[in-house]
Amino acid sequence: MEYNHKSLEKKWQKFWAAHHTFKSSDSHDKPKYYVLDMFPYPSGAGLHVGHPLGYIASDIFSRYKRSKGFNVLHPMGYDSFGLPAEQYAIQTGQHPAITTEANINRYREQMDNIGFSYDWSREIRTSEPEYYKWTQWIFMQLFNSWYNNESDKAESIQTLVAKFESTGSAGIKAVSDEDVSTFTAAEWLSFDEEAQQRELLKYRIAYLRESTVNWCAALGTVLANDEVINGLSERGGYPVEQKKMMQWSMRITAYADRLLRGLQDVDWPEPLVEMQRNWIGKSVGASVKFPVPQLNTNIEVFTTRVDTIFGVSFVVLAPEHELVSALTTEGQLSDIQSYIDKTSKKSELDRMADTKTVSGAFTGSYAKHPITGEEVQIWIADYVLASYGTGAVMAVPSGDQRDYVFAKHFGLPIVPISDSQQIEDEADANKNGKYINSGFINGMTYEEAVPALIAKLEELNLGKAKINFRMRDAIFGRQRYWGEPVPVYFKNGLPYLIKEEELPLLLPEVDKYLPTESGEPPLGRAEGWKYEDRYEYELSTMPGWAGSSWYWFRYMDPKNQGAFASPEAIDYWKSVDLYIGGSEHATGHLLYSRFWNKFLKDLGYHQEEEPFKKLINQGMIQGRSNFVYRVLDADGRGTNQFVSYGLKGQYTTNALHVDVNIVVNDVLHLDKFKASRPDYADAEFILENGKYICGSEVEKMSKSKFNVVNPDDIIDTYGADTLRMYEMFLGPLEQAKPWNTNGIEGVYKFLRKVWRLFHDGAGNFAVSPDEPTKAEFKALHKIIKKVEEDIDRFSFNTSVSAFMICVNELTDLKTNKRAILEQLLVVLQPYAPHITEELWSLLGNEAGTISYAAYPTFNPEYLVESEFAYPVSVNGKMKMNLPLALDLDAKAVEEIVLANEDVQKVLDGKAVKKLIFVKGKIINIVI
Ligand code: ANZ
Repeated sequence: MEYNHKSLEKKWQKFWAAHHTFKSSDSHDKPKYYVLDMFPYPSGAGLHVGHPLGYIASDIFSRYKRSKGFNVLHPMGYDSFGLPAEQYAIQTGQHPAITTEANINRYREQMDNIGFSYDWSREIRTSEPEYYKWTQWIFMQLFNSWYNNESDKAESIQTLVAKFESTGSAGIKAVSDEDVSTFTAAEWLSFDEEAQQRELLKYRIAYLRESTVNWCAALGTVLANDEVINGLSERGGYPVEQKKMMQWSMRITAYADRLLRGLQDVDWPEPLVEMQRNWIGKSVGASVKFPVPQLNTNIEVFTTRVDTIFGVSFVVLAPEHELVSALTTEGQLSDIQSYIDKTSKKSELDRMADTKTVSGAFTGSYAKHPITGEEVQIWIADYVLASYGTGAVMAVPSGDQRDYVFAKHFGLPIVPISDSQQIEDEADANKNGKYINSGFINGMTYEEAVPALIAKLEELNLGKAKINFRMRDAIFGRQRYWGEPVPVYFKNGLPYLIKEEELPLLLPEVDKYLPTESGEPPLGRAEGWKYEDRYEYELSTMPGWAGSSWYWFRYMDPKNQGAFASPEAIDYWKSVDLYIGGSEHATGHLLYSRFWNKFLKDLGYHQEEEPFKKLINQGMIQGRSNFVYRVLDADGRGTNQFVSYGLKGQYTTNALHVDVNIVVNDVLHLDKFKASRPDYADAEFILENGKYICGSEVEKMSKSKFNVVNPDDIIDTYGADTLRMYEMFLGPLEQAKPWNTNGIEGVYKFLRKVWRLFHDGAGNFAVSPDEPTKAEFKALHKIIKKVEEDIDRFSFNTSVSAFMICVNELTDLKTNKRAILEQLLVVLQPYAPHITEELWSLLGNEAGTISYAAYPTFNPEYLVESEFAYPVSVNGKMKMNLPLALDLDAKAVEEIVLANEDVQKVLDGKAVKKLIFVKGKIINIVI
């Protein structure tokens, strides 16, 4: 029988499904291992060959861990709320649930074709009520909690209420809004219910606040910064404006320091860790107040260079700063107003990106330098961001390049930080030198100056040490339909949670998936949708990241009705041991899920500070596009002639993408090309050597470039085992690499060779019970060792080539010994699960599956060489190599060496004084 991937792969996929082969055990007698893939958003386009790369790697790892005796949790599900299904719903009126279901079915079919060993009994879908019930439940916990800086964790809001009741607001160390009130216990108790709720909202981890958002009217929603490009929406290219709105937010900033610290305990790619560090953006510095006597207030700035304070020559506020209108004098009003108008059109991202334009306006007012008391001008400029630090800076042209350029442009004074400083061009402070003639820090080093200045500012009550984070609280809401409803209703404008037993709050039906005529989100269309028939529900839905911020817990116990997962399940599975996914989630998903993980830990639901111990980013598989070259006529118009790649230099041509699926090894299938488009039907070809050779280029894999390869097509031709091994063979998992089918035949050939080891020349299954030879054992144990080492360091591509070498060796040795072949199958099983199952059953393991067969134990003895080619020297000069058994003793060696003909020739009858022998190293004859 020949290797027939089609019938045997389907057979085993059915077997696994029918026998629930990969169901993780609920009994906890084995050690556990949790392998997680980033679950997909099921889009309409289905999977292309780039998508399964990480899934194949994690599947190999899972199968390997099973064979190593672990109880493996390897689940899959769908992040199934989101914009594309909703956009489609808007265009077609089709309910997003229907589109989503169809897409999921397609994904599932494609994944099944690849032979993944998922425990499908644990599948989850974030858009299913039984799942989002718990997303809503977690939201409720976040609403019901505050962050206590004293215990450095989230606590129930009741502990805060208890403090207010006993001691008022005094001594509370909380992460909160800026504008919290001060009150005594008696005052708190005298507040009415509404006043109390209003105050508590300033502390809740899920809270409402007014924030400036990127509002896209055409899409009817708020967009994240990275969804806005040059003032237009990434999706659709619609205008985006800055608008103030009441928004649900998450106090992720409370966790900034823990999110930073936790990065030391995870095994993640360094670039990813660095991106998170930058995103969190911890800056150690000081807050300094510049008094403005006429308004009886201060301008507070944040600086990381308090040592430059004697170089401050003006102060700059963000145009949105709350003091701007009060500070603007009559004479400067129009300047300031027109500047504010101009910058309000720019997004924060644009403002940060633009380092060239120098612009700003003078308010007409002055502040006092906190130490020297000198007057400094107060300006506004959009290089100062409202959302960072305090939204104001002390400008030091002699220390900061931006301030320098600004001062030069507007003719503002440039004051040296110290007399020793030469300011010519791109100025810099004499950071590690001494401050000479610089106020009272005269003669100090940087290390001495900073604490001295902070002490001075504290004494003046005009400043203190401050740590600032770049990270902002996360907006938690979208004005869209296809998302989790927020389990909140409003009474007198204040938010209240619905009751826990009322969960899930189901997504109501609407007539259209568009905002209402009065601009409310689509949920505003739901008829009669009121809490207790009276109160308005929250009309925005949760953002895309809600459902994915805790999903790994649900897989531990997916059917639980009474909890997001049972304490027993959490206690056993703990956290994810290996997480594989794309680097595009570096700062979104991976920060939010770490945040929710820490929060749930604070509430006592589990013990793990970090959810994902080890993380790998699989590299992108790029497309390999093919081109045909249309010959142009004298007027530059396209003809119906197409010239082959090697001859195109002789013509004027226009390169056109051609569907890679009608090209094999860069040779175009002419008939398929003609049939592909009506205007190609009468195409003529200028061939080279009878073939049309296409050009090629590596680009992003995308429909528009006609370079999308569907895994189903590859599987149809070569089988899933070939696809799996080939994807791994393409190169190191983490690297980006182009998809190129030119080498796929080699992998397919390899699997046929494996098949042939088990079959005789006539194609009959034939293995021998004989004892293997040393050489056969050696080939086997080399691969046992190599694959184990490779998988342990996630080097999957190197295993594939090692398998090829091994099978070539065994073919050369004409191996058909059961003792060798059986173990080879177990080692190969994670990579090529179908063919190995089939051969395993042919070996007589009829009832079972190879999936749990124990990984063979490596025996180093088989790799120990029994012979060694000794270099033989005469008087220290190397003369020849002599292969000798390694277990010979010195006396036996001497006899053999001296009796050797070649040795005798060299000695030429001379008497041997001594023979030096070092086992496994050298033989030296002294004459
Ligand atoms: C005076 C100074 C002198 C500064 C000097 C720097 C160099 P990081 O490290 O990013 O935290 N800054 C503060 N708030 C700002 C805002 N809202 N928008 C724009 N810039 C702001 O940088 C902190 C520094 O960035 C602060 O230290 C402040 O300028 C500026 F030689 O203060 B510095």
